[in-house]
This record gives sequence, C-alpha cells and structure tokens, in this order.
Amino acid sequence: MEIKSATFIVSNSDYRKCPNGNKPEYAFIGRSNVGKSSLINMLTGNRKLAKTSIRPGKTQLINHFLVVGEEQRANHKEVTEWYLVDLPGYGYAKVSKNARSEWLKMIREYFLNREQLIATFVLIDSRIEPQQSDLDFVSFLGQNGIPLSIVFTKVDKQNQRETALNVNAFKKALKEEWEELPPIFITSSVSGTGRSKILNYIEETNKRLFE
Ligand SMILES: Nc1nc2c(ncn2[C@@H]2O[C@H](COP(=O)(O)OP(=O)(O)OP(=O)(O)O)[C@@H](O)[C@H]2O)c(=O)[nH]1
Ligand SMILES: [Mg+2]
Repeated sequence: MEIKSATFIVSNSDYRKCPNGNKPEYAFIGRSNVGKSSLINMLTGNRKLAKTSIRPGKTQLINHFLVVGEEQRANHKEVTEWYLVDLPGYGYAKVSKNARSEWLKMIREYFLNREQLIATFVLIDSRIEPQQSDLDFVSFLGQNGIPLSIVFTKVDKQNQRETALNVNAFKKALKEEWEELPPIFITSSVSGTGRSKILNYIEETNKRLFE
C-alpha cells in the first residue's frame, strides 16, 4: 500500500451527518491521549493532518480523513479511496460528567449505526496494565459484532520486555471473555513501528471489499 494523499474532509458530532456514499472506513478509538490522532498522522505520513496534544481531550468530534491509496493486486495496481476516522477518547476524566456522557453517546451511536465502518482499531497504551475502560470498550464492540483489532501505542517509550509484559497481560484479560484474539499491532508514532503491518491489514481488508 502506498498512500497517495490524505485530506481532512469534515468534523461532526452526529454520525448521521458523516459523509454519504459507500467508501469503507476505519475508525480509531481508545482512551484520551493514547495516541489516536498521532497514529493517523504516522500512517498517512502527514504530521499535521490530525490535531494532537500533550493534554488529553484534544479530539472532540468525529473526524473523517479521505485517503487515496495505491494497492498491489495480483497483476495490477489499484487506486482505492477510503476514510480514516479519528474519534474523541473515552474515559477522559477531566471534562464535566455531562460532556463525557455526551461524547460517549456520540461514539456509541457512531459504532452502532455507521454502515460504512469496516474495522475498528482500539488503541491501548503499551506502558500500562489492562484498564477496565479498555476491556469494557472491547466488549462493547465484540458484543455488537463490530470487527476490531488492538493497537498497542507508544512502544518507543520503554524496552521490549516491558511492552511484552503489558501486551501479554492484556491478551490474558481478553481471553477471559473471548475464545479468539483479534489481530494485534505493536506501534510507535515516533519511530513508525507497525506502520506497514497496519497498512497491509487495511490493504487486505480493502481487497476483499473492492473485488
Ligand atoms: N513517544 C510517543 N509519544 C506519542 C506517541 N503517540 C502519541 N504520542 C504523544 O501522546 C500525546 C497524545 O497524542 P494524541 O495523538 O493527541 O492522542 P489522542 O489519543 O488523539 O488524544 P485525544 O484526542 O485527546 O483523545 C501527544 O503528546 C503525542 O505526541 C508515540 O507513539 N510515542
Ligand atoms: Mg486525538
């Protein structure tokens, strides 16, 4: 997969106002500050595409970015168009209770109703042990039949052994509820770790959709 371009299209507070049409979309969700917007920038190779911040609570709406990619098929190259969708974080403690429940409602409605949603990346901070809010969100997606994969973020901030400990603890927690584990990616938006694996996964998914 080669990214030809990535462009901001629109921000919304309501899934009903998100772009029409049948382009597939891939959503990024996780606790505030986990690195969702940074990962979108890393994948598209554009540091300025999605707004990031050292302070949690930066992304407050549903943001659609249109990506034009060139993908390798059996004997030709194919240009494909799809969306990356940046979302606010869940479990962000520093906004008012009211704002938090509005965000959560907006997010849940998006996931439950958005027909163009093909797959969801649930981002988990690789530096910390399993958090209940993350396990709860994975359960919500799983119980509603929404395809997901897990993306561990910020692995540049520690050594591989520490990452492996947290990844394994999270897998163990997932296995208590699920028979089969989702795809798992290990990433750093600083070093670019995991970029080609995620883009390959999107390419493979697109291939099935566009053929
Ligand atoms: N070292 C390092 N820092 C990262 C990485 N990913 C994100 N960050 C930093 O973490 C902070 C939060 O990143 P964002 O991408 O804004 O996080 P977010 O999940 O979009 O946060 P909200 O929009 O607030 O929900 C920023 O200061 C980023 O620079 C990473 O892979 N490595
Ligand atoms: Mg963000």
